[in-house]
Amino acid sequence: MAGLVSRGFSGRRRTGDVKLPPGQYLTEDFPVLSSGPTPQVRTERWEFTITTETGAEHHWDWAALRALPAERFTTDLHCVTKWSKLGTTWEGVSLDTLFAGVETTAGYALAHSYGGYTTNLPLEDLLGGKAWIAFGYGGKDLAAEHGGPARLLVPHLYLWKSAKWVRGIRLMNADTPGFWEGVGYHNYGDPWREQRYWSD
Ligand SMILES: Nc1nc2c(c(=O)[nH]1)N[C@H]1C(S)=C(S)[C@@H](COP(=O)(O)O)O[C@H]1N2
Ligand SMILES: [Mo]
Repeated sequence: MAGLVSRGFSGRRRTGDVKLPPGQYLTEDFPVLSSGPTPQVRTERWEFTITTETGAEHHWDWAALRALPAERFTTDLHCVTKWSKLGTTWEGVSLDTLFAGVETTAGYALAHSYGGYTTNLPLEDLLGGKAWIAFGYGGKDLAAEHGGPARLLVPHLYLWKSAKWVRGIRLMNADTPGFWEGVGYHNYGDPWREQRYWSD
């Protein structure tokens, strides 16, 4: 397997240091929020595809994903239903690594999942060390209920942007709302600006 680098905060955090986004409360457990049944995606059949605005496709099977350099990182999670979980530890491949060979001038991305879930975000929010295809959580393989074998993780936005069972990312010149964005959730979803709904 390729090299593993660690980054991000990984020490102990004193309670006095905790600063939550507005309207959030702390939780210790890890709630499961899925809009449908958990797809059982076997790694032997898993495939991830980036499709550019010109229709060019870049594919990775499980072996190809796991051959890429992975990162261990620690981050906070903020769900629009108001729970936040701090200091979660993950392992995954940075989207920067996956996009290294992708030529695009698109501004927007639509992530899509096994099972049909979609969510949209600006492409720049997937780049610059801010997003991963995560396959490890808490030192173990990511559980199916939390999106295993692999999920998108974009922790600086509300957790609905972190598509579980991610299958691909489509790049677009024009923004297109995903599953929750299409029914009234905020198009961008920054927890620090409390962008929960359209009107926020
Ligand atoms: N494929 C898929 N991804 C998804 C969802 C979903 O229903 N399907 N729910 C989203 C929502 S609303 C949240 S809050 C998080 C929950 O992640 P968790 O179940 O690991 O806590 O996953 C997000 N990603
Ligand atoms: Mo959510």
